[in-house]
Parts: sequence; structure tokens; C-alpha cells
Amino acid sequence: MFLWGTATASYQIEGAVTAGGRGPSVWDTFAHEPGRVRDGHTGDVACDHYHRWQEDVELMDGLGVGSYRFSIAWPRIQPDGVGAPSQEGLDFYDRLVDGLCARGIVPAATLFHWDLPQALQDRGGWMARDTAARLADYAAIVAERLADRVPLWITLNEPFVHMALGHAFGAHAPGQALMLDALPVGHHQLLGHGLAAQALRAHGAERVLITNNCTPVWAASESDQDVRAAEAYDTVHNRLFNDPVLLGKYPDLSAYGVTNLDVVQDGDLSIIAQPLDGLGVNYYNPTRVAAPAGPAELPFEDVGITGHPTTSFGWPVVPDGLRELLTSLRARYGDALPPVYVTENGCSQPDDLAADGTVDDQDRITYLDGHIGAVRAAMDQGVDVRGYYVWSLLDNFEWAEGYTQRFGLVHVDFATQERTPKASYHWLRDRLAAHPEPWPA
Ligand code: GCO
Repeated sequence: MFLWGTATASYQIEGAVTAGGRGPSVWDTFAHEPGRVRDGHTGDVACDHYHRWQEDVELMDGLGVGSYRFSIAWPRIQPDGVGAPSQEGLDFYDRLVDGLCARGIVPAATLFHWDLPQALQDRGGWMARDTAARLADYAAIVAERLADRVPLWITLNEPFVHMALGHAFGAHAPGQALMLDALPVGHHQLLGHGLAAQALRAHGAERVLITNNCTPVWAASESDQDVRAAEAYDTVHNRLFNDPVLLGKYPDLSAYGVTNLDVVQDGDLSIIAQPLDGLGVNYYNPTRVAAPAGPAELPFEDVGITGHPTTSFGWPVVPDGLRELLTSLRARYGDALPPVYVTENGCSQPDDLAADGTVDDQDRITYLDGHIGAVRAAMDQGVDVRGYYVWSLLDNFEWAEGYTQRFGLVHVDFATQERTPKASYHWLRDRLAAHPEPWPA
């Protein structure tokens, strides 16, 4: 059965950051540091989903989705990242999962969506190998409580983005700007993925996935240097995280001065390459790169894409990029590619509430229709796609952009917490009622 869903993440929607003994995460710390997040926004309240989850589940029920991808806040389960779990923290997800199941909505739980307990960051965070083992301990705890009703588990959300934005460039929590010295963060997350996959399965998880942010990479020109730059970016963004989990090896990084990821120990890659029941793919747009104009620390430069509509974020809208991505994954990995779930796809738009209380987000309807058509085209070209999750159900805390980028099918007035389904919500509801699978563009 093809899974239609919506996706969210704990720090972006829950709020209630001290309820039930929840401990601080790196995002609580980062968001409260002046200048880190636009307009000083934080996730302290967000969509207040912790208290309003029943209303949000009813919105999903009304939409007619068959699945909901959410993330579990590690600091709600283990406030210090280690030790005995908080029963109140587990109880919140128990209630949420039971509410979903009561409406026939398949829960898909992401273990780690960037909100690492601050106490673990204080012990080195993902630069420290030990954090991988702590993720496995946490995985065992939540699977023990929830795996009887949660069939689909995603270990990590976008380890590339968390490494790059959180540890190489410093734009996200924990705010480290280590550039290529951040590579151990990638390896330790992947090691954590492998250990957590083992722990999840040992405690009854039915399907285990990882979600990678993937992008088609286009060379700015056919020149050798631009083609090499595109290969370099494809290696660091896509292959550095897909090859280990699908092939059990890292791509060749020697061309980028990385001769040996000296944090890799014997046996690590076989742990990382745990069998997968699916690959989660988050797609937003392609990436166009050129060789750096002058001396640069990285062998590529994102030069942007013109000639396409853009979202509020300025991201190009290229639906066929999703078909290109899915078919290229199939071509690159062949039988090593498990079934694919598009675990995030969506766009931010201005989404102002009109005087009559509606949000006529026609651009999002066009975006979703085109990308769902791209999934159909990829399926027709032989890619085994099992699910498609819209990012996002609700307007929410968009990391360093705070609440200024609205991705929801449902508008949230953050002053009143009032939810208003947008035109795209009604459009998608009607299309899902008519189509059990993706439709042609
Ligand atoms: C990501 C994250 C989401 C974002 C979404 C829009 O892919 O960056 O998984 O948390 O909010 O993608 O940027």
C-alpha cells in the first residue's frame, strides 16, 4: 500500500520545552544565543503540538493521509541523553501513537531530527564516537515502548545537513564551524545509525530506514573543472551518506584532500551497512555548482539555478529534479537500493491569511502536483517508491529562519495557535480521496 503522509519534527512543532522533565537540546541552547535565529525566534512554544496534538491528528485524519512522520525528542526521553528514561516523555509519544492508530494513520517515527540532548553535546556531541552508542541505547528504550504500534522507524534525519549546517558552517545547532574537520560528525552519525538499527530490530521494529537529504547535482558548464566540482559536491552531499549505508564503503575522498577518515575503525562500515527496509529521501530542489572562482577551502561553489519559479526561500522549483534524483539513485545503486520513501517534499510560500480567513496557496498546489507527478514518472521508470510525505503538516519553526518560512498545508497563527487549513490542504484531501497512488504530472 502506497503511504501518503505528512512530516514534522519535534523541535519544530512541539514547544513545551520543559514539560515532563524534558532536558535542553542543542537547539534550545542555540536558539537562545543572540543572533543565531532570525528575529530571535525559538522553539520554546512553536506550534504547541505537545498540548494540541489531538487537534493536529484530527487535521491529518481530515486530510486523509495514511501515515504521519514525526520525530521523537531525545531530550524528552532521556533529559541528559543517558540513563533511565522519563516515563512522562514516553507517555507523550504513547498517547500520540495511540491517537494515530485509532484513526488508521501509520506512525513513522524519526529517532533523531537534530535535537541532541545538550548534556551529550557537552561530552563532545557527534564529534565523539560515544554518542553513536548513546543513540542505540535511546533507540532501544523507545522501540521497547512503541514498536508494537510503530511499524516504520527512521534512525536519522539528514545526517549530511546536520553535519554541514550544524558542524561545518555553524548556521545550525550546535553552531560549530569546523569545515572539513566536521567529517567525523558524519561518520559517528552513520555509526549511530547502524547501532540504532540493530537496537530497533532487537526490540521489535518492523521496518528500519535512514533519511538522507539528496539532490541532483548539475555542473555550471561542461568545462572539466565545473564537472569535477559537481562530482565533488555529489560525493560530499549524496554519496558520503548513501554509499556507506547501501554499499558498506565510503566514496573516494582523496581528491578533496581527505585521505583517511581516521575516526573510522575496523568493523564500523559493516555496522553502518545494516540491511535497510527502505531509504528515506528528502528532496527540495537540484543544486548547480561550479569550480571555485579563486582559492577556496571547498572544491565547489553553489552558483544557484535560474529560469525556474522560486519559493519564499529562493529555492528553485524543479519537479522533474525529483524524477531525475530517484532514477539516478536506482541507476547508481541497482539492487542495493531498497524501496524508496520520499520522506520530505514541500515548499515555503508567503501564505498570508486573507481577510476572509483563508490562505489561497496556489503555488504550493502547483509545487505538490508537479512533484507527485515526478514520483509517478520515476515509478513508471522502474523505481520502487513506497511513500510520499509532504513537508509539512503545519507551518513551524524553520530552524535559523524561525517562523518566517511557512511550509505547512495548515496555517498556524503563532500568536493564537489557531490552525487554518490552506487551499493546498483541501486540494490534497480531494486528490488523495481519488488516487491511492501518485498520479501523472
Ligand atoms: C530539512 C529538515 C526539515 C526542514 C525542511 C525545510 O530537510 O532541512 O528535515 O526540518 O524544516 O526540510 O527546510
